[in-house]
Amino acid sequence: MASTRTQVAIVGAGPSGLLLGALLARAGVDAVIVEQRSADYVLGRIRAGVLEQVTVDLLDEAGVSGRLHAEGLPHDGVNLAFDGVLHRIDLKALTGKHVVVYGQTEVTRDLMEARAAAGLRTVYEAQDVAVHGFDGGQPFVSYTLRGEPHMLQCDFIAGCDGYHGVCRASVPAEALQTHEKVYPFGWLGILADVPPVAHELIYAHSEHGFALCSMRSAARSRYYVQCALDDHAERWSDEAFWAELKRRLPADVAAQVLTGPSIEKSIAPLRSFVAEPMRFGRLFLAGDAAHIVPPTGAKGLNLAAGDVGLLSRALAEFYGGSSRGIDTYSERCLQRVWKAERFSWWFTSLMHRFPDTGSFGQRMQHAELSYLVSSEAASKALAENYVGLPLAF
Ligand code: FAS
Ligand code: PHB
Repeated sequence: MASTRTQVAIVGAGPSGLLLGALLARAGVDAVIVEQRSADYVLGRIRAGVLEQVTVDLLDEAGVSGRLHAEGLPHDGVNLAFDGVLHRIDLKALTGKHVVVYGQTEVTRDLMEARAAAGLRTVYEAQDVAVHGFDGGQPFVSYTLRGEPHMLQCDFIAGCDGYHGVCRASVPAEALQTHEKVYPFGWLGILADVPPVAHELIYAHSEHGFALCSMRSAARSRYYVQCALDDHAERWSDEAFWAELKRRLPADVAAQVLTGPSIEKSIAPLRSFVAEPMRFGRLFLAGDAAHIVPPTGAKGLNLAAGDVGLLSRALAEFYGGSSRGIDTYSERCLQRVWKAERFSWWFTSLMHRFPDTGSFGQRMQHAELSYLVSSEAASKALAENYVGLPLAF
């Protein structure tokens, strides 16, 4: 068995693992990333699109934000549509902040390219990845690569392997408390090389269900419609998708939608999930490995960035002689995670049609939407959560 050593073994080369690796490198801490898929496969997953300032700041710190600043789209506002009318929430005026539209795929690509250029070690297509000894002082990660067994000895393991990963699953059940809510619908999303219908995002609440108009650039649109949990993307022709999207938008907006062939079409289930705590001895969980939010609030990727911002500092502090950071990591992450879970649950509950909503529930949603767009205090509360709550380092 080939045996190597590093200070931090990172499991997973999604945004969490790659950003953690980049921040640790900046802090002079050695880390190796072990990923089960190929780099192309990781890049092929179409996911998040909205970055909070906290995330942009961390990508600046990691030295990978050149293209983000050149190609990212700063958005000073976001729109809510209901009763056939568009209402703009002026994020900039209400909070002094904006968000940046820049796809997770591009964030991942920038991080991967920077890591390769710096000659930092990433093991792709690792099989049978397993984590060991994290409850003691000699943790290690085992995996096979092209049939050869490998052992990566380390001081710490960072579980950045997402909701279905091996790290959280390796924690004894009695040491973990999980909290979960599964929503009775999914999101059918498409990517199309057509100009977006508006220059800012539109979240639409309609009697036919939720829809979201987003984008990746001025020439590439990302649209979603709420769909049944047992639906399948291949059941939807492009024509059927465009017709359903338009049905859920105000008529004047629908008339502006430019349609074209989809280049990606997929359904994502919606869930709220948190695992507590986020540290087990020498194993730390970060990102989707520890928590999941429904994408309505655009928090998933941004929470992952916040986790690894705290974890990179905590590990650097440890090597500088203080355990304060690693000892408070879980508690500090969860303070921000739960506030984002609340916002994402609230916004999802407000914007979607639920099978058991009933007439009273629909009136409550409508009253909340009407209050939201007519009260500065209510709009400000939405805005400060949407642009992202501060991260206390
Ligand atoms: P990821 O899941 O991205 O990465 C984990 C990595 O670990 C993967 O590359 C995986 O291959 C690897 N891995 C797993 N098991 C392993 C093992 N045993 N050994 C080695 N490697 C292993 N967020 C938003 O903000 N907006 C959105 O619109 C949005 N849409 C989403 C749609 C879908 C279908 C999904 C699943 C998520 C979506 N999210 C969205 C959330 C998403 O962006 C996540 O928050 C983000 O990918 C989190 O990044 P990571 O924590 O790195 O987890
Ligand atoms: C996206 O562009 O993919 C996106 C934007 C905002 C969300 C969810 C997804 O809330």
